[in-house]
Amino acid sequence: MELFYHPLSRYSQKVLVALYEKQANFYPRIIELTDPFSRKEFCQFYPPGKVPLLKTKTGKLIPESSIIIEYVDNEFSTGTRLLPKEQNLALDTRLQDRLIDNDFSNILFELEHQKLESGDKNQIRIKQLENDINRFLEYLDTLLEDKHWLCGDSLTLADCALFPCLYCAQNHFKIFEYDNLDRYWHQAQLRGAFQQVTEEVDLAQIEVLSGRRPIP
Ligand SMILES: N[C@@H](CCC(=O)N[C@@H](CS)C(=O)NCC(=O)O)C(=O)O
Repeated sequence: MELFYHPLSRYSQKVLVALYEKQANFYPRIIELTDPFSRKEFCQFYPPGKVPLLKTKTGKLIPESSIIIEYVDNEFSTGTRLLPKEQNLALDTRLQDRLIDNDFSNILFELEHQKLESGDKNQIRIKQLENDINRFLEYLDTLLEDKHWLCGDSLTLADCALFPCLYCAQNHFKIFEYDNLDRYWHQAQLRGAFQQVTEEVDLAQIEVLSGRRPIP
């Protein structure tokens, strides 16, 4: 199995957390999306050109972080079960995963993009996006009132989606003001699989700052 990814891409980080939780072996293939040669080569192999992308042992290509995680969860009986067997729990897990991707990760992406541009119009949009994220943090805080992880006692796909978003949001949003979410975030940072991912993210960030690696 091969994983095509970039360490600074949140959707790649989500899959990496899942693979480490599953103790699944894979060949890491880093794609430098801003390097035209690396990008062209990747697009020839996979025209949509998006990461993460999984190549299975049989050569099948699987895009989309949530689908990759579901595939790996079915394929490997080792490690953490990421999609609960019980149907209602599985449905809730998929729902929280969708909400995190759409209402948190994608909003964070637009916020980062808007902040890179300047102008008054952007300031209004930036405020709107910040309000949206604060509302979502409040939603998560309420959800975590009576839950250890997002969907109950066990870590799931939804937590794999949330960790990278919180990692990115922690310096711009006051996570510590949300009691349940703050407890959850401390707990997440002690999780071995996530620690492995953040080590790689921090290294990649240092390489970007020192000019050795382009930003995706
Ligand atoms: N819905 C997809 C999103 C994948 C995605 O947007 N990947 C970004 C990096 S985080 C990417 O490859 N961007 C390059 C591009 O769009 O050209 C998933 O869950 O995997």
